[in-house]
Amino acid sequence: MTFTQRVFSGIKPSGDLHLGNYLGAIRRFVPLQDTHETLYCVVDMHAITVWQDPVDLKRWTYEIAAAYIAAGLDPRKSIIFNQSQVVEHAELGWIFNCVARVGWMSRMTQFKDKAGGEGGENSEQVSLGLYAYPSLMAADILLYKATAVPVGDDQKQHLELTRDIAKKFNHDYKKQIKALGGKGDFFPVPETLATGPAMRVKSLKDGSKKMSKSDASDMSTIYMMDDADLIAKKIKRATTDADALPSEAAGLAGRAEAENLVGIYASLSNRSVDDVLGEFGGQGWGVFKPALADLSVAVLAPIADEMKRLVSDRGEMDNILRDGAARARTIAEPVMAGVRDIVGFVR
Ligand code: AQP
Repeated sequence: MTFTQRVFSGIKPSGDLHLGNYLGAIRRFVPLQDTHETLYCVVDMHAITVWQDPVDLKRWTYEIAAAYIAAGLDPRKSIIFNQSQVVEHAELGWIFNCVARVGWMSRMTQFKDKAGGEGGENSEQVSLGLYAYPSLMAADILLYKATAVPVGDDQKQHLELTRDIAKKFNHDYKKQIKALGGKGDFFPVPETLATGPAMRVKSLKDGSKKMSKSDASDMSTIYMMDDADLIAKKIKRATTDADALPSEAAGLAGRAEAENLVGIYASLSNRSVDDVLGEFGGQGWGVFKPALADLSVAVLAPIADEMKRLVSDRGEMDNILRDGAARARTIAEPVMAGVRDIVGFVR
C-alpha cells in the first residue's frame, strides 16, 4: 500500500525502556503503520551524546528494536533500524550544524537541564554532541522528508527547531533549489503528530519530574522488563498524598503524584481519567494501587516475554535491523544526493 504521509520517530538506547517510553511513544507508533509510511529508529548516535558503555549500548539497541516488535510493530510494514547503519544521518546532521544558529541550540531546555541551567554550570562536563543533538534529530526526520513526527511533550521544542532548520535550509538555498529544477521547498516542514491525549508519565517518587531512563532511583521508574512482583512493589511504594481519590478529574488539581497514577491507569486501560475516577472515586490508595499493579502487569508482561524471546535470537534481530537499514537507505540516498547538489559539493 502507498501512503501520502511519512512518519519518523525514534528512541535512544541510553537505558532500560520504561513505562513512559511505552505509553508516550511505542504504543502510539503501532496504529500509524496502517495509515502512514513509518520509519522507527533506534537512535544510537543520540545515545552516545552521554557516555554509554559499548556493551550496554548494543544490548539496549536490540532491546528497543525488540520492544517495537513485541508491542505490535510489524517489520514488514514499518522500517525498523538503528541510526548508525545509515551514515547519511551523520552527514546531514553536519550540514544542519552549519544551518542552525548557536542561539537556537542554547535555548533548548533539555540541554540546559543536562548542562546545569541557564549558565550551563556543567558545560565543561557535557559533550559537544549533546549541544548539537537537535540538529542531528532534524537530520533524522528530514533525511526521509518525513511529514509527521509522533513525540511526547518533552520533545516538542526539538521538533520546533527541526521546523526552523527545514525553513532556513529552504530559504538559504532557494536559488540553488530552483536552479536544479526544484519547484518549491526542498524539505517539508514536519508537523507534530497528535496521537491521543498528551501523556507525560512522571517519576513514581516525584510528580514534578518525568519518568526517565537515567533516573538515579530504580524505584521511580517502572521498566518494561520488570517482573510482576517488582512492578507491584514499586507501585506500592509510589509517593502519594493521604487523601482518597476524587470522583472527577478536576479533583486531581494540585495532586501531581495522584494525577500521575490515575493517568497511567487511564492510559493503560484506554479509558478517560473521569471514567477511571467514576470507578475509584472515594477509594483509598490501598484499593487503587493493587488494581494499578495488576493492570500494569497484564499489559506489560506479555510484551516483556516477547521482548525476551526476540533478543535471545540476535541473528534474527540483526536481519531485521539490516533489512530495515537497507530500506531506509533507499529513501535517504536520493534525498542526500539532492542535498549535496544543492549545497554545492562536488561528487
Ligand atoms: N516520561 C515519559 N512520558 C511520556 N513519554 C516519554 N518519553 C520519554 N519519557 C517519557 C518519550 O519516549 C520517546 C523516546 O525518548 P528518548 O529515549 O529518545 O529520550 P528521552 O525523552 O530523553 O527519554 P528518557 O527516558 O528521559 O531518556 P534519558 O533519561 O536517557 O534522557 C520520546 O518520544 C519521548 O517523548
